[in-house]
Amino acid sequence: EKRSSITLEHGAHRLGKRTDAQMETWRNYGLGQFIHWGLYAIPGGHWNGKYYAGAAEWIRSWKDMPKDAYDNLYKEFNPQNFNAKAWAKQAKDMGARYVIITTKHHDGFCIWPSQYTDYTIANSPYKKDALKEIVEAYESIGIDVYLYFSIIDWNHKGYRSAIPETGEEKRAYEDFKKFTANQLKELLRNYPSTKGLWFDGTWDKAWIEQTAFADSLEAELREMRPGLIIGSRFRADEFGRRHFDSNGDLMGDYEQGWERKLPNTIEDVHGNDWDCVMTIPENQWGYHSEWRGHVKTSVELIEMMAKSVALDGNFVLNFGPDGQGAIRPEETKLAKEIGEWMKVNHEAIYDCGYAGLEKQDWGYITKHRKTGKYYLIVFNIPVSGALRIKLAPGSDIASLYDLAEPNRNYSPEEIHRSKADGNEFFIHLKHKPSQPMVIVLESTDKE
Ligand code: JFZ
Repeated sequence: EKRSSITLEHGAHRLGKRTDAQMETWRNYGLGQFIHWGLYAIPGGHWNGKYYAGAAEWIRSWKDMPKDAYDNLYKEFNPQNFNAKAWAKQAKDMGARYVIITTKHHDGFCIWPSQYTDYTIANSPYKKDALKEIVEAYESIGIDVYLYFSIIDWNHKGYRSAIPETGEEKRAYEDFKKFTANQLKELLRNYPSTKGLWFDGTWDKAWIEQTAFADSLEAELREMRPGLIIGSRFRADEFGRRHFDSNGDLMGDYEQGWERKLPNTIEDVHGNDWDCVMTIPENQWGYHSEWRGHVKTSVELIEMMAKSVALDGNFVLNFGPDGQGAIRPEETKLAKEIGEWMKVNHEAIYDCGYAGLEKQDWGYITKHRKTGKYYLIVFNIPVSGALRIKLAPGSDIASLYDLAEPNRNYSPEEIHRSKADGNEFFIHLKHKPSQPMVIVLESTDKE
């Protein structure tokens, strides 16, 4: 069905998924790591003995945080426990295949020595280029690097969330735009092996109005780096629509709106690529020394990852190292638990996507994009002990085994086929697992 569409100069420049090799790699990651690390890690959600209830990386905006004190924190940034290789190793052991690192958050502090501002790590006691260390450490063990960049910059003189049509403020904002473009090109020049940009802080009225500027900047960045991956959170169309243009078409290479939430059905993602970025505690991205409220368990996180992949997305788990550069023990423990699960079950996550089969209450089904194998990722065991699965009409089960025990096939007694509905099967479990389990199903419907 063809819907009516209007002509847009700055809407989506491509319909449907990208099919090139770089995007294919992105699509197949399955699991990623997010890192929020900057000056906010020093106060860690507290100032003068007071607890900040917001997200730690937003502490500068708190009424009880003196701006001047915050803007001088860079003089204390000297992370003595920072070890990029240790971060990378932990991410690798967890099973992450890409990392998104905050090069600059809303506060404007750069963890690379930008030549366009003095507010950088080069002027901190640490002095060294932490971003370079991170890029090298992750890439050397096979993890692709993506650069988080906030358009909001509370440190730049010309930055405003809204600007008048003319006058001094407007001129200052032009400087800010130039600065933003310079920094982005600098990042691509200095870290040529990185794979993409993860934009944030693009919701201001002032930025939304920069449609033509942002569109041509995006084109320039893509030209500088063929294959560059940019999500839907960079620019608005000429009617101020973000993520999806005025025709409802996705702008950018993948949908970036799944933030601490997940789609429920394949219809929710409209056939687009997408990523879910998730925090371990509630709304905390940067280091907060005192997590309150619900803290997710590894099983909950594994379930979110499985659900993401089953709905054709990537799952990206956030870490907030502290002011000394150490990853907190709670995060280390979860990374280890996820890694232990991934060690056995990664085949159900990597290079997999939507299976095209009916969703079942026991869990999620992923399908390997090359081999066509189905993975039944089981989180809830029915009281009956039998897992229902509906294959494509006319399809049969060719083989069925636990991923943890690939040499033992389920026996015919363990697989009941419904007489009434020929493609409906009931798998009678051999044992009750204590961890989410994966059953591999090879069907006769292989393409
Ligand atoms: C933004 C930041 O403000 C936050 O500090 C963190 O970096 C996060 C990853 O991104 O927060 C957002 C951005 C977008 C939404 C929600 C929070 N959103 O689209 O729902």
